[in-house]
Amino acid sequence: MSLKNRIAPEKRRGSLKKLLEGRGFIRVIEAHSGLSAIVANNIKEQIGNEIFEFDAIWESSLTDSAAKGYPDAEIIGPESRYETIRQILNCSHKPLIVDGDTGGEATNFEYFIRTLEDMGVSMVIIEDKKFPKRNSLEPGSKQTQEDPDIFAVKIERGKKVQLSQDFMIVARIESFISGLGLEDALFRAKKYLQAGVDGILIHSKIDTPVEILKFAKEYQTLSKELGFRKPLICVPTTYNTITERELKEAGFNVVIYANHLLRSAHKIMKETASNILKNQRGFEAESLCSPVKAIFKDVGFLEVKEKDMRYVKGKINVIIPAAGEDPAFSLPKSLIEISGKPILQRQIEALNACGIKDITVIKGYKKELFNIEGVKYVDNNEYDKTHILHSLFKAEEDMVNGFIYINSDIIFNQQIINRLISSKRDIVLVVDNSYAYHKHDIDKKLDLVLTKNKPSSERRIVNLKENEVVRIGKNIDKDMANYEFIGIAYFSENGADIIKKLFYELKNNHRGPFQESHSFEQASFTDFIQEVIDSGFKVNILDTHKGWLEIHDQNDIEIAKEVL
Ligand code: SPV
Ligand code: MG
Repeated sequence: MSLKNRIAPEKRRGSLKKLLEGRGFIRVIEAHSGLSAIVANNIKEQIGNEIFEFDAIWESSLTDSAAKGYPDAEIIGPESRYETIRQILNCSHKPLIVDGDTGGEATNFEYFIRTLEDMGVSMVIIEDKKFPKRNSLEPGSKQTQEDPDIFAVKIERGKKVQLSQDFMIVARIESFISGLGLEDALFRAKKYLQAGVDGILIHSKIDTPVEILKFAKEYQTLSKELGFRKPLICVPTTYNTITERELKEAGFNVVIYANHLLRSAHKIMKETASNILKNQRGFEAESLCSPVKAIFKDVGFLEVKEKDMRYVKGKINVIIPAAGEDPAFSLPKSLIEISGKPILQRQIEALNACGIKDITVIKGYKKELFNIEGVKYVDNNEYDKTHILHSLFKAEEDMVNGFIYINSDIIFNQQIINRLISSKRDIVLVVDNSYAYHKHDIDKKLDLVLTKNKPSSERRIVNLKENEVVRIGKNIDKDMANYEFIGIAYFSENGADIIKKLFYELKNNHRGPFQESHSFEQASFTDFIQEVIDSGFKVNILDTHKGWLEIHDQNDIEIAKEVL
């Protein structure tokens, strides 16, 4: 079952009739399981500017039986067929055409129709052979056609029990398979159409399309004679050089590729198994297989993983990008010791004290030196080409529940984190305005913040007043700015979704300078926040007064030692 391709049964059921009426020609591919239905449903191919896909799915008796290891001879009962049909319906949103074999005895057929209709199947095709039929493709196999009158009654009874207007019953004519030829086929077609059938499938097992083309020509005349025309269907398994365009020109409305997914899977399965035997290991067979992740992706396992993480109440991750190199130090900043303890260790302890255990550190420069326990490490191997924003997104999967961003060079009071966690806003930056009192002594470039309202005069460690960021960056005039961003930010689940979408939009489309940086690759965290604001999202502040220290140079280490 897939949660991706969902559609209500009544909506799906009617979609085939609409397609046929709207487009006049549709292509259909076989599926025999949930996984093959996912492939049939989702596959797309772009040729020039046009995108091609299958319009509907065929639930084939040949491939349903073969997938279960049975011959195609009406041995598998309806309950087993329903199970496959259910799998296909559960994994797709496209219309489904069911191969009804002979339809069984008329009473059985009536119950079959009602069940298929309720399930959301759009069409059933039954062949005019005697129960139990044999597959039509094997030369020399016994092919006994049903008395056309008995078959016509079966159609009439089927049409009477169906409840909806959009369900279709199609008659498949086997006169070319049984050797009775064109005349018999046309005689039967007329009878079945008069009995109320919704379309005709003309079958053939020879390797040229001559039989079905002859029938198609005569079908036009027959339709004129009857005064109505119902869709014409073919299954070009043996006469496979004819193109869709040629079939359409000949008057066909539906082409069914009836067994290709099962046959291709069978071929590769055998090759893979022999390959493992030949090499006595799995390595060489890998290229014949889909990666496990591709299967996980198609069947929705990755969504299960994401939801498992998302719906853990109260769980919040911290992400610390620590991949960059600072020329002022010979170590990654996280690992610089203050009074015998690395900054990262101090950060972990403060976070643990707030009950936060899920901490992700992104490492890059001298990554082999990171051996502090209690955190998850993620690598940014392009740390010398990209900047902090790209490091942050290496930990994207830890953002799902919302997260706290912390710079790797800051020591903080746990009160800041506690207030941040209880924030009700989507995006919150922790800011401080004490820089204003000694701004003319500061020689480094600060991440300055301009807010909608002026800072509060209250001097508390944390002060969450309604105030929004208008601008952020290093180039804001020190005399204009209201605050300094301290390098800690909070993103709710919604906030994380906002920035994820924006990040990928920019990654795919942005070229040239980005805010205060030369390029998007070089973007800093504050460049990105400015872009968030420019894109119309609200960024709030948590106003803190002291309670934190940023380690910029040797002098800061000395100050930190004193404070601590
Ligand atoms: C099937 O796919 O099961 C069919 C088509 O009935 S054929 O195998 O050609 O008879
Ligand atoms: Mg069949």
